[in-house]
Amino acid sequence: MRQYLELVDTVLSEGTYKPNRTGVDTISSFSEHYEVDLQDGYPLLTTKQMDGYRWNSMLHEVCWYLSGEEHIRDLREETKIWDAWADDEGRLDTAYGRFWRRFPIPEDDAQLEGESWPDETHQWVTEEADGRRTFDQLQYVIDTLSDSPNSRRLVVNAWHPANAAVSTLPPCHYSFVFNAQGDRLNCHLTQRSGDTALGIPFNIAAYALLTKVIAQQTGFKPGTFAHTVVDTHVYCGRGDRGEWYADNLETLQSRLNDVEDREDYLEVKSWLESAAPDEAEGDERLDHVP
Ligand code: UFP
Repeated sequence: MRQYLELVDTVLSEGTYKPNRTGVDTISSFSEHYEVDLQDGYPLLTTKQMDGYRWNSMLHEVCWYLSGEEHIRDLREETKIWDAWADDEGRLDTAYGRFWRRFPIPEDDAQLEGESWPDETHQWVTEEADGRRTFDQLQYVIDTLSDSPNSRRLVVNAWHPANAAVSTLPPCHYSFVFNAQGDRLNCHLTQRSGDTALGIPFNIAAYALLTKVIAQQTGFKPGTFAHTVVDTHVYCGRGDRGEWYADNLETLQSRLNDVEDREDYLEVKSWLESAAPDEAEGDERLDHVP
């Protein structure tokens, strides 16, 4: 996929060296954006990341989001990608699906007079077993696409500020908007942080699938998937390797800027392989990033 390769290129050739909380340093670029026309085919990257197990993980992850479950007791039977973030009971700090399908509505005594809130008789409100009320953002989008396809309010938001401030992994892909143009249904995803090598290929595949599913449900053709990633990064290694990248970033960038064809790429790649110290072992976090 040309757009993905250009994204990697931009991050590596224009990004800055940026250590971060993980201890594995990054080269990072601000606010990258690309678009894929889903009519041109399904954007599944042909890298080793999307082989059978990972493809299945992505399918199960999307189904899990759609289920609205706040735990991974069923999901972990199918894939381990969320295990590192859950406790033994399968409970999570933050679950996308719960916010997509069951976003908390303030309790009666927290609602201000003059503010509008739907009550439990409303079509998108669920009264949970313990009496709390929640809102189904995804059903709202699906129903509104049928009734008012020109709506510009088709937002699904997984970001709860108070939860995000204390969560071990607040949502990365935190908000998406559907937008119909004629018979095409487009989707724009905003992601606050994107690991270009491991996370983003998953995120592209998942949201392309979601857009196709919602389009099919609502009688549209899948349109464009547009993706904005605020901190777009490539992990370059910890310790010696991270520091080596920092010291050689300018050389690396100037060599990448001179790349014109595949031959040039291979030359830069073999220079990198011979010059950079080996990757430190034991970076378990990277294996678990969904
Ligand atoms: N990450 C992704 N996509 C995801 C996901 C995580 O790229 O869907 F859940 C990466 C981004 C970042 C790390 O490298 O995981 C999360 O770290 P932080 O919270 O510090 O941004």
